[in-house]
Amino acid sequence: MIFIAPLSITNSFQMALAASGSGSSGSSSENRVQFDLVDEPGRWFKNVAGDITNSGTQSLAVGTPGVRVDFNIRSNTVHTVTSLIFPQNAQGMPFDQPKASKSSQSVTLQTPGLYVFTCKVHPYMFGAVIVDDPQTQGLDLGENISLVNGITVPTSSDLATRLLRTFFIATAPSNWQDYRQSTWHVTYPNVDIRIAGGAVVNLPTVLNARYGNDIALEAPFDPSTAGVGKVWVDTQFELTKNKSKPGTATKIDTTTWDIERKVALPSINMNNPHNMWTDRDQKLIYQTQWFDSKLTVFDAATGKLVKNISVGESPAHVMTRTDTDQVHVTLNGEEAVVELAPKATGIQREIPMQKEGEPESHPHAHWMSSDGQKMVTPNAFSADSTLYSFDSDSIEAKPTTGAIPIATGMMPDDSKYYVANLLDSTISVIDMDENSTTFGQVIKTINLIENYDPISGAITGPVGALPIQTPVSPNGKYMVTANTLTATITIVDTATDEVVTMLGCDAGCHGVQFGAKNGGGYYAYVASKFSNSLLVVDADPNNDGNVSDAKIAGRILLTASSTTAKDDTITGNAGMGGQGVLATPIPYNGWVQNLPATLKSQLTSEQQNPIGQ
Ligand SMILES: [Cu+2]
Repeated sequence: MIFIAPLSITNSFQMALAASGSGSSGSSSENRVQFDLVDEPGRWFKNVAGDITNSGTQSLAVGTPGVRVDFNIRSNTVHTVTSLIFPQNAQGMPFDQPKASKSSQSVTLQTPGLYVFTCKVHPYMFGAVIVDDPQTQGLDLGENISLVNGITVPTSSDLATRLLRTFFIATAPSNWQDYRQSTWHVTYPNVDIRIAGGAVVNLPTVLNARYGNDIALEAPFDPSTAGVGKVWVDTQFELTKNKSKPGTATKIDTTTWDIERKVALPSINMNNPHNMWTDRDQKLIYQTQWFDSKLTVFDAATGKLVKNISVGESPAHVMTRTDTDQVHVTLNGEEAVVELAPKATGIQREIPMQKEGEPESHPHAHWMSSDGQKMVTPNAFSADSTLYSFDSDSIEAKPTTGAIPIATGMMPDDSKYYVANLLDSTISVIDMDENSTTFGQVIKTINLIENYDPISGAITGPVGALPIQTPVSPNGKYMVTANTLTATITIVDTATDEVVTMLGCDAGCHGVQFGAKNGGGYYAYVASKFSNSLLVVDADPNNDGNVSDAKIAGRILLTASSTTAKDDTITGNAGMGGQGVLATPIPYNGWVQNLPATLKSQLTSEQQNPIGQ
């Protein structure tokens, strides 16, 4: 589809944009762009020239062929500058770094068209540069764009405009879904763009025609059946008064669905809290600071700081071993998992996730086996997965999976595990049966975009583009996956490893964890980065193992109420940035059996032994 709109931009205005995109240190005639890489929500690639289109994004720059783009890291942790999208066959592309670092980067862009840079550690950090040929009408997006994983599509395609829309939502907090409002407005730069076939179209006209605008938001509602215990959500982008870094952990009481507490921890300037787990007694919350180097421990009941431990660069996810209660934290900015003593009383060792001489792994969201003997990691940089055995203290398999593996899920009987490959929109199924001839091998690849036509945008069945967290239900019947590009939740039947159904999600759909439902069964809690609501998914309402009747059972507003306990005053991005989720008591096989008796007694006998052992 091509939309022709009246020109609203002239070549002289384009030149003005190009000049305003130049760095503060450069003269107005210098063809130069400067991005600071920071940990401020939305503005992760911050154009030092500011919001050049007056649309809310500070992550867009415009230059002309030969533009020099500088990237300066101004953050507490390491990053990469990686070309996610670039004009097909563009000179010097793709641009990447094999290892994350704090050092500045610079690239010169010659070929006109659209370039989007990301960080492979934090793959929703986006900075875009349009290299515009001043001789043509409209800002040049180019004929075709290539993605770093090899996909090439016309700039007029649905995939191209969907990615553009995601860029403008992700990078402008004013474009996030605020469920205190009844409608959701997205502001795009009011510019004309030149796309495939030389067509010149108005950007907001195209995006509004394809995806709508001022979309009605469903009012939050409580599930009719209570949960068991508490749900914690990392509202990673919420801002508070007494610290410079973003993020709170939000605690929900699932018996009332009230927001019970917000933990900001201003005393340690807690920075981008990303993912959580708890100890056997469910008394401590282990909290990673993903844009930093710390694992924080706080008291689950009071929110009080227990300790703040330096573990390494960009700690992403944390889980415990069921047999020892040791704590394992992935170092997404490095190549190892840190092992800590029970209750995180101290670091015991670093476990490399690759062998000597192999490419650096940079693991993100690992999973631990129910027997405590295995750990699996998705290795964001080496496009594979490590299957590590504590028993043999060795890497037993390292199958290639896909582009930017980001999260894992595992069967409760440790028979197989799943790896979500973010950029490929696939899930690799890996055999864990030690008696099998295919142990440690990919036995199936689930294509989550099989029912999606990237050119026309036609969707003919369940679709999940850019999948992230993907846990398996505690009873092993199904897997729930959060997909960030399509804002959908896909559900896979683990007996067939086929996608059975799809539910709608929010912008930046990201985190999933299971919690027990009162009286039997489970809820999957789904958090979204660019929204302030948490979805409560009942994937199997009648608990018969068939998920074709999956439904959204509730939508919880994540903003503080007058009764919410707080350790700081909320000042912005209220309830936004939903990422890691943790439901306590932990319902997963292996962990659930170790719960204190008072918590176990709140569960049905089936929930206490989810696979009947
Ligand atoms: Cu990063």
